[in-house]
Amino acid sequence: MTQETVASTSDAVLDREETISRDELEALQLSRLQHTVAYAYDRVPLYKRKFDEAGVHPTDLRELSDLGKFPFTTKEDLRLEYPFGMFAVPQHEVARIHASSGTTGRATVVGYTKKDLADWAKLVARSLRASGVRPGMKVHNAYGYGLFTGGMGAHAGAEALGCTVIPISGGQTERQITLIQDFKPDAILATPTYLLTIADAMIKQGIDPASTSLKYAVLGAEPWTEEMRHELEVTMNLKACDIYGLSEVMGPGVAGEAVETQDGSHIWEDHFRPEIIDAFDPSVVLGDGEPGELVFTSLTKEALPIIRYRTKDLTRLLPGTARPAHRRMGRITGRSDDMIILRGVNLFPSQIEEIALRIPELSPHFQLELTRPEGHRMDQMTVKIERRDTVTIESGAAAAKVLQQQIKIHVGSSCMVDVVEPGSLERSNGKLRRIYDMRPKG
Ligand code: DLL
Repeated sequence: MTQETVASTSDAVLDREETISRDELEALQLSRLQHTVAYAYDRVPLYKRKFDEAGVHPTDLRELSDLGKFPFTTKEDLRLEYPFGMFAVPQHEVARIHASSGTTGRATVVGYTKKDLADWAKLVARSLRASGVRPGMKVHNAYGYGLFTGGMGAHAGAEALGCTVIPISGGQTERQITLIQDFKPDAILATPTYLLTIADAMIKQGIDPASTSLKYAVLGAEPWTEEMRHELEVTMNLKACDIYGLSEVMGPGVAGEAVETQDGSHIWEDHFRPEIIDAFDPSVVLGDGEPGELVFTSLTKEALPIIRYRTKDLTRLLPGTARPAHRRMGRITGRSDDMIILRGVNLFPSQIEEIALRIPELSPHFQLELTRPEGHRMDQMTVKIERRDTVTIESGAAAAKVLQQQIKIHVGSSCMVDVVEPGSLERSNGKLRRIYDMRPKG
């Protein structure tokens, strides 16, 4: 892989695109965007059909804001084109395929040319480097390998950066701990809730999670909060940074967080053009700083160019800091399809995480149960949360009351809180399921 690089002010060598001016970046975006829409229109029947139906043509894209005239792409589009209808290159040029698990219907399939894989590795390498990982470090990769993009995507990026990769994948927590103790990795790549599982299991084995060799954690694939960052950093004595991505757009490494600022992931805008739209009225493109749904257009992808993909992730765009030309994304508050509507109040599991972790007696292990009791028209939410193991049942019960009040104050919903025994709730192996919806269907 050829990578044009320049020296940075810190100890790392950055890609040239990380240091260019916003003007230069936007000029690059425009030319890449013009190429991508024409390329998608010419090669993917779905895009030709959608553009024609919307009455737009690739030549209508004269400036960046013209992107708003183009139709969106959704997960449903990818499902309907299952398996390979979205591919813009013949199958023999597709070097790798990944797919989502398809919990709610058909899997969504994505493909990569050799160049796409090289770009992906470069962007994951860039993200890891931003988060403090350096060539020569040992990297314990606990993202799941397989069709999920996390494992292989993070793996290739760590290799491209020049690290020694330990491809352990997710699960087998005891074994993870043994290898962390024996191989002494500098960095760990995992979902935040799986890192929590590892830390928790260490404590059970009498190992102090703060005593390991780990100095950096690069965490993503699910929403997490500043409170969770604090919890993990203190428990494990390391620096934890965010990495964001989604398979339809590439996989991990669409955006990555800088360790020196820890203020949200920088979207690598030389490869992706982000927009924020009003989730309820998608025709409205919102300005920087305004919360809404994140939309991405790929700028360099060959096998699966993606135009205005609606991620369903809710966040906002913020100005670049550590990488000034590349805007940051705020923390993902949740996905629009994970939003709980409880008696008219919208809420996300991340809000509960934020509130619960401010109560010292409560642990980060919680689940949300939604029920509609017999004869009731109203839904009920029960927060099942473990008390910390140093806390008595009585103190746990008092903390439950505090949590209930705080949720009422900050979220505006009344709910039940059930403080349970430490270790009694299911632990994460990757992406953790927080919501258990037991309401009658229909
Ligand atoms: O989760 C890719 C990934 C792997 C990202 C490893 C980071 C690390 P998908 O399985 O397609 O891909 O799921 C994508 O996960 O739309 C978000 O809802 C969520 N997500 C990913 N990263 C973050 C993050 C991978 N840092 C979906 N914060 C996305 C919050 C995230 N949510």
